[in-house]
Amino acid sequence: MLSADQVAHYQSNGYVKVEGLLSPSEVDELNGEMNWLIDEWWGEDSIGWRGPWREAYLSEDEQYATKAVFISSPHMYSSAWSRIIFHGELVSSLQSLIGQDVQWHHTVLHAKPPEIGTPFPMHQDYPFYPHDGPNFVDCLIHLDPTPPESGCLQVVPGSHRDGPLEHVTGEHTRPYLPTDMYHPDKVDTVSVSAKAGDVIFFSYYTIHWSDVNRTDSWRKSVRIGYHTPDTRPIGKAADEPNNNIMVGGTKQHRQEPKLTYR
Ligand SMILES: O=C(O)CCC(=O)C(=O)O
Repeated sequence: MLSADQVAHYQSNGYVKVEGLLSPSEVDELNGEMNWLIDEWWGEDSIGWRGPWREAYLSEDEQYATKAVFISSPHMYSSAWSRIIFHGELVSSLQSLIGQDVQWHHTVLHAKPPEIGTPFPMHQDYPFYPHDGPNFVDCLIHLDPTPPESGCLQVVPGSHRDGPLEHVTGEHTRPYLPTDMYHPDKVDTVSVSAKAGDVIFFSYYTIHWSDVNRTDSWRKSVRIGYHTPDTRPIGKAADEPNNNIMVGGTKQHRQEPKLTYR
């Protein structure tokens, strides 16, 4: 459970960092299974998120030289990553922020390899998975020490209050905020460095970005998204099943049709 101060911080700034939410032994197990998953299944790196935003964030010689490993749904390969979805402290923290009934939405690894681990441009997470309300929280689980020079999360405090913003979209990129208005040189951001085991909770409306990892160590963070069961994906009819996992409380019948086989 979060303290009243932590909840107030989230409500007014759109994010809150909880230190040591995962114990060292939990981090060891999750880190071990993530490293195994990277070696066993995802040996190759990519440059990361492509798009014209790279010209505004990286020097010419670095623009296509960055490295990244992204893995969706690690719970499909690792039981430790299945169990974390239901982690008691994680779920009760979410309940402090959005109420008793909580539904899991997704899990994804963002790993920045040493030296020039990829940056992320300023964006909100909303356009990646638009839903019809504000009660959607992303949790960034830190598996490695994450000082500013490793490309930690940077947020624009209070930006969640403006709701969804228009992003640059298209075949050539994933959604990012236009670099002529939203760029670290133009907008003040707060650097949220973290230790392994810390979790940053942030609204999917909060503007954030992260810089290049310039250290000689990996920086692995895993984002797990959760929302209230009455928060529906945009474009899905209310009577269409939204087959995600309840991790806290219950889903009311009026929120979805029955899925049970007869
Ligand atoms: O892992 C990072 O540095 C950035 C994460 C991010 O932008 C996101 O989870 O949407």
